[in-house]
Amino acid sequence: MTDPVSFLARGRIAIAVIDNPPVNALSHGVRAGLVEALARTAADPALEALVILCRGRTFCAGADVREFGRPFKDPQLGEVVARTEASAKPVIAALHGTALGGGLELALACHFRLAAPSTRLGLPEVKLGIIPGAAGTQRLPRLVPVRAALTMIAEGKDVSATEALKLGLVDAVVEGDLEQAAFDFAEAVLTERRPLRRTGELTPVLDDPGAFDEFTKSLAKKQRGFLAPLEAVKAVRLAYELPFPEGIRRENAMCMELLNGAQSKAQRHAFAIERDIARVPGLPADTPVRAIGRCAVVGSGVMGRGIAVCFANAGIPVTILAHRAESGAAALAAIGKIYAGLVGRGSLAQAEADRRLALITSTLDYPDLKNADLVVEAVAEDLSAKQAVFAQLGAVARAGAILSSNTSFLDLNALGQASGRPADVAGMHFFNPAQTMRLLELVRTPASSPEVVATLMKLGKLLGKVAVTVGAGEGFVANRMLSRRSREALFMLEEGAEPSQIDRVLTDFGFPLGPLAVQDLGGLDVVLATRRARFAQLSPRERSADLLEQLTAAGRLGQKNGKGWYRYDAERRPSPDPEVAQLIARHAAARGIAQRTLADAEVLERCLYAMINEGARLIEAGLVARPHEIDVIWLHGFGFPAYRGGPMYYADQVGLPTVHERLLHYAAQVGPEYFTPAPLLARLAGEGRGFYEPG
Ligand code: 3H9
Repeated sequence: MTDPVSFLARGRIAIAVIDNPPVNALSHGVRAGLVEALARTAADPALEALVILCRGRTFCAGADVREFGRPFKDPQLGEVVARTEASAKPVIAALHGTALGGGLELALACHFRLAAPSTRLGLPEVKLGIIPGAAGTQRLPRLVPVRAALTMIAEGKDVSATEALKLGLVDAVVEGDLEQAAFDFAEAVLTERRPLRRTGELTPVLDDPGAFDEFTKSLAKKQRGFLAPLEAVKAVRLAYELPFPEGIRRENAMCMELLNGAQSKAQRHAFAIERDIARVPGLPADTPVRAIGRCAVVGSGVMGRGIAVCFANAGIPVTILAHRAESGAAALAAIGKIYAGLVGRGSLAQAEADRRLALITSTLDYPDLKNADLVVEAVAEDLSAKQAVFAQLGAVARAGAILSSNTSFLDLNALGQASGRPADVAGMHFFNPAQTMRLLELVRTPASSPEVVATLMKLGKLLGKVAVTVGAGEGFVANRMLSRRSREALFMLEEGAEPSQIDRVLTDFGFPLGPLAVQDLGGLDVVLATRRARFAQLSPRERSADLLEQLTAAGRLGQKNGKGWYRYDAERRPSPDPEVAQLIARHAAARGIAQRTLADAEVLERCLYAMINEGARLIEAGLVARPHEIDVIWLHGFGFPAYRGGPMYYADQVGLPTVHERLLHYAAQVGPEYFTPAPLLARLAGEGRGFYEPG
């Protein structure tokens, strides 16, 4: 018997136990072990049924993604599931944890399925840029209604055990000891002589033929640019159109084509680096962490409220320190509205909303923060105001409390000094709205203790965030790179591009919104405030590119008052505004900038390569240890299309020699201060390497 699968016999029931930590992926050894377990069960007349279950925290979470990208060794998963279904003796899957991808496909091929109550079942392959390849798209529609199949396969959404039972995806949800329950179930199947139910032999019932067009339309919008979701719809349709053997052959071919394509490679890269960044270079895995039982937030504005909600959602009591009684009350009322919205939309039960709300209190007095294990400062972006807060925190917080700031660009070293305990200070840069955005930039200063960093990384996971550790430097990583893209957008507007051209080029590339539409969404006054805060660092041309000043002076604040870079109708649909075009043309004429038609390629290259070049500088300066952090930040903070893997991965795909050559071109055209290639990029390009193969 191969190692990851052991084979036991209890009376007439055989049990195959998969033990392949951490998530019981269907690696080669597991596949071989399952084939052997099936063969032994078939060969032994004393054995009449086979139960398949897993040790550890979960049933199989899918094919082993580490095997992707090279030929799969036999037996392949398709063969394993075919042999499972073909077994003449009943095969029962006992599910717990997350039965995902190939794991669910294995379960679908079993004749019966049981699940522990907390099990989640799904086919999330589209998130890796592929579709199920071991008959999932052909078996699932034979068990559940077409809409449920499309939601699970084309949208990659999982279902709970209870939902699975309702859908007919599992035969029973069982409490208590799963192995015993599976054994009892197998006994009952034999005693009652229940016929084997082979999913592949069922005739799928097309209960809602309109679902295909509907899903195709909505996915083309919601998942614009992604290939796999639309392929998934096509594959599910085949289940109703083709005989089962032909359907699985076609599905597998579609899966393999996607697996070998650029999108899936990029999405698998995104999956891997999201896990890699949890291991912070230089921070040993056994670094002690501090217990976080109570939190506090200083500041009751939009960010402070959102951060408090993040803590309450994770079950952590939190106190908001407000400046005035009215602002504290307003914050609690606004938080009440956030929860009421979730209850109204059906995404949260009223009782749970009440429980979370009860975890949030407000105060006006610093001494009330003395029991907090973590305090996050979220007052206005003003260094002296923040220093005053940190001085107060240094005076009242208990020894060992972590003192954090939500600043998006200010000097954390100065805040550490103000607190008098710099080792306890690190940044927690949440993105707006804090309760929904998954990215959390954790900013460590040279003085931050490793314990503080390790604690905040762990807390980030508990809050459901993708926490990325970066160093303290102007704008950290996210805003530093964003500012380079915004600069180029402004320069290109001066040179003759229209806002709609810049936004279109970047949405065609795959961003959900273009840079100027994003500014309209956040508010041009807010963007201007950030520009003002950075004004001292701007070059003369950047300072004179004062389009934001001019727009806000003309009363254009963005979506909130119906006009910004665009004009908005009552449904907030944007359209180009001739007034803006005239304002930009006048501005260019006044500054002697000749306007011209810019090619889309130039718009794209200047926006992206300016960011990528800055990314290279961030690596060189040690603000991030590797390109991974940068890519994760862009994927989760700014909607960089996952099928392009993140800016640094994308640069590697374009080829650094090409990026380097274009940077030199723009350095000559726009100015060396903006586009001189970063030494790291120049070196890697010269050596024919990429950011991910630095040698
Ligand atoms: C598929 O099945 C294709 C088939 O249809 C057809 C093929 C022909 N393989 O996320 P975590 C590792 S496609 C190998 O931090 P959590 C992960 O890298 C697959 N390793 O934990 C990490 O390793 P490390 C369809 C895997 O508790 C560790 O497990 N399935 C795999 O937050 C812990 O992961 C999926 O897409 C894998 N498949 O979440 C499921 N999955 O510690 C993808 C995880 O060294 N996985 N690892 O960094 C998940 O969604 C989550 O990992 C899961 C656990 C929910 C399972």
